[in-house]
Amino acid sequence: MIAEMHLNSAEEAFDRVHTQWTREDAQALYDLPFNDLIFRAQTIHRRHFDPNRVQLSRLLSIKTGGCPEDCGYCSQSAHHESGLTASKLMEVERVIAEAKKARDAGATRYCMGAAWRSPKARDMDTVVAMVEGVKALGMETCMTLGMLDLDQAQRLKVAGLDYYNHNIDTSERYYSQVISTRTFADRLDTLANVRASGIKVCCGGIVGMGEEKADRVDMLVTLANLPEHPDSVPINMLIPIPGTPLGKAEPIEPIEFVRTIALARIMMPKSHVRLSAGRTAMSDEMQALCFFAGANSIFVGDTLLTADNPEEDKDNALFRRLGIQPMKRDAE
Ligand code: SAM
Ligand code: DTB
Ligand code: SF4
Repeated sequence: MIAEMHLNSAEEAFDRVHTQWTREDAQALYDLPFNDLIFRAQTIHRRHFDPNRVQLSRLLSIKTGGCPEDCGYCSQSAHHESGLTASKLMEVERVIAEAKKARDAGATRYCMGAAWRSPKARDMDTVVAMVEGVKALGMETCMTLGMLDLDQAQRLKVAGLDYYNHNIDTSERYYSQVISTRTFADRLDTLANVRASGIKVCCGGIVGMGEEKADRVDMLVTLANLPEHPDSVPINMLIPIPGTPLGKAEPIEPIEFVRTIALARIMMPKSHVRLSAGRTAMSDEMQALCFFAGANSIFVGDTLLTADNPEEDKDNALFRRLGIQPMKRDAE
């Protein structure tokens, strides 16, 4: 009865893009019979997007490993023994050459990630040059460099940075179980600096870290209640990395994962919901369900930052079978 009441109010919100989601409304949607949930998500998806187009982003780790943060899922934290070799910040020319290859293979957005708590003053000139160089190729630029203050965000904006990725990762409640070297509030501060600078926000999280269903719902409520919905919402399925605290986490049940995607689509109707890390462990059918539930962006290329991603041929074959086309830059 209560769930029904909440659902009715969620129903009223059906057509509105808004940032006042209650946990009850969100939870009631998440708990719908699967077919009802997916039907709603697909209906909303079709109002805002071509259902047969998926945006392609490409990642590059511009500075790998040796990170001072202790994120329990991450191969790049200096706190864990993942066996990864740390490397220095890449040279600008190499980054631009890699971006060109990605553009020629169909990616429209280039996302450069660094294993930093935050960029050091001495690194800013280099990352600015990377943004300028990749932008000049006609690609959208994205960076994920850890925490930013307002000055740093403004510098990146002037350089031409289109998106900044900074995930809240999980619910506020569960956050401290996963990361101890920074707080949920620190994440929100950086997101506010990014937004204030005029860079578009890419923000999502990880599922399958041993969290409860309520944590997945609460994470999406936080995202959907930011002052503006993030333009991109990456939903990562944990890639368990041996040697990290979450290396032996129990995999998430696939239907729960699809429900999370569907809820993200319903709550943030105009955002690009990205089916991010973890696709190598998903069947084609599970990915197809995720697209049906409203996911409309993926990472392409056989490596994410340090972990594997499906080979290009495999993704191309899946797209052909599903009749999905890459999204054009202009259509975004
Ligand atoms: N150091 C920056 C930061 O943490 O903001 C940027 C890089 S970090 C690797 C980017 C995001 O990748 C994390 O916030 C997390 O959501 C995701 N991620 C990292 N390791 C992952 C894993 N093993 N499985 C799934 N997602 C992961
Ligand atoms: C995001 O949400 N997922 C990407 C991107 N943003 C930077 C990163 C996934 C990383 C997966 C683990 C790895 O490659 O090390
Ligand atoms: Fe560092 Fe980012 Fe990995 Fe956390 S997720 S350890 S901040 S690279």
